[in-house]
Amino acid sequence: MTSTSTMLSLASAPPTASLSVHENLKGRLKLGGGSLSFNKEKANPFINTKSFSRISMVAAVKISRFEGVTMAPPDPILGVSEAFKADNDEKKLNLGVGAYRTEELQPYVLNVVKKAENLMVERGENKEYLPIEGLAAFNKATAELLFGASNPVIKEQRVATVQGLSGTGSLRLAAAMIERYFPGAKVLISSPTWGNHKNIFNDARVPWSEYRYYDPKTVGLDFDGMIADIKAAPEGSFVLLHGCAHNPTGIDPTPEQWEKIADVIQEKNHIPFFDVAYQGFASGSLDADAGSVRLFAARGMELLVAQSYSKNLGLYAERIGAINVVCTSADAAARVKSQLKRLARPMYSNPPIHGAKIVANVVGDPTLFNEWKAEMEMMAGRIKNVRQKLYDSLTAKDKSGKDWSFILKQIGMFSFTGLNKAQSDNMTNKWHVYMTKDGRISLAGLSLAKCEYLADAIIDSFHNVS
Ligand code: PLA
Repeated sequence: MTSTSTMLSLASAPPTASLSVHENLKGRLKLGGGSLSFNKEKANPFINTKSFSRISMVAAVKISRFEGVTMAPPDPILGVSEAFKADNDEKKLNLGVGAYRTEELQPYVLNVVKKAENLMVERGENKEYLPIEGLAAFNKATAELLFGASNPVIKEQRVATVQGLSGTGSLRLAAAMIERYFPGAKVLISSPTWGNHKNIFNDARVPWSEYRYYDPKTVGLDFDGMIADIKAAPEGSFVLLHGCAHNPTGIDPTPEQWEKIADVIQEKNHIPFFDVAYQGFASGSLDADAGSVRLFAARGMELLVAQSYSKNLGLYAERIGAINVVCTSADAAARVKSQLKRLARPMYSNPPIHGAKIVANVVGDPTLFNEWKAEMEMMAGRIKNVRQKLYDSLTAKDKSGKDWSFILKQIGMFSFTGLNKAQSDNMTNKWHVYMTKDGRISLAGLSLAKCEYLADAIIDSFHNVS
């Protein structure tokens, strides 16, 4: 009997606790890992005794209806933060989750966010429900930020934009749409990719397979492998692409390579599906980081784009983002939007207002918008400085002659160090450096002051652990 079927049999028992135990005692009762066998007449001590009801009550309290539920493993990324919190060593560093920290390693609330929030208080804004598709001013602002306000896809009203629960929720909504309207269609994802992509498509019951992306030999892009795998996929597949700052590798295609990727996607009638979680955060420029998406849109292709404001506006916990579906006609976009709303309604009804108002206020106000761009450049600049200092420290300290320059070629908030699982474990267990087990470190969680310490930890782990 599997855990699931045990759970189902327990769940289908009558609601009275004592009765449910009694009923289950007729057969085999599975308790966590093992199972117990009862013979109703002979072996069962609970039955045919005078104190039956009292004992069965006691047993009922002890045996949970959730006995068949096993302990889930910690999340490979967010679980790192939990482990970090539990460590009391003062040298500890959290380079796990991609969350921006100041040079003092403190969380950062952008000044423009504070100003936008003050505006909201001054205006005495209410907390009424938003429509299912979200705040109209946000949806307009977010699509314009992504494609550029004068882009034909906007002018011709060919984009269905729905506010989502940040990047993750927007990806999940798109996955639900794929499952409903493209049954059996496959999503191609890069190898490696952000770990949650696989969870999202698994949970939405959308089949996926991987295309080659990272080449450990060159510590760069396996461009030929990527093209070959996209070509080999069944016609009409969805191809998930990281718009900029590929997570976890920090390796992006060049503009010429993006053109070739678009060629093969068009050739195969695939549908590009962009995940844009770092617009403005990779290069410091909102426009440059949207270049890949705009290149595909300019070809007249239909595409999906999930957006997130967690990193570029530091709105991690506000859960604000969007799903955009570019269609060939305004009519198709209107129909797609109506179906996205239909999918959202039973899942979470309508999205939260606070982050949407912040984004709408910042993007919609020229002064705040310019201040935001300056703050984003500052954040992206700090990450670049830390990247350079880490490289300098590694090069100065490591006498083995190893070439660490790949670190400088990567962009965005992460560095893919090439450390394997055992080496990453050593980073945590010996050096109190918390990171994901795929060797990824978040440079946004690093300060200039800690670069030398980190370099020592990496050199030790790299050379002394196999
Ligand atoms: N897409 C990619 C490629 C991401 O890296 C992340 C966040 C998201 C989407 C979703 O972010 P959102 O839901 O907050 O908008 N990745 C983080 C955090 C920064 C995480 O794992 O949730 C990371 O550490 O990889």
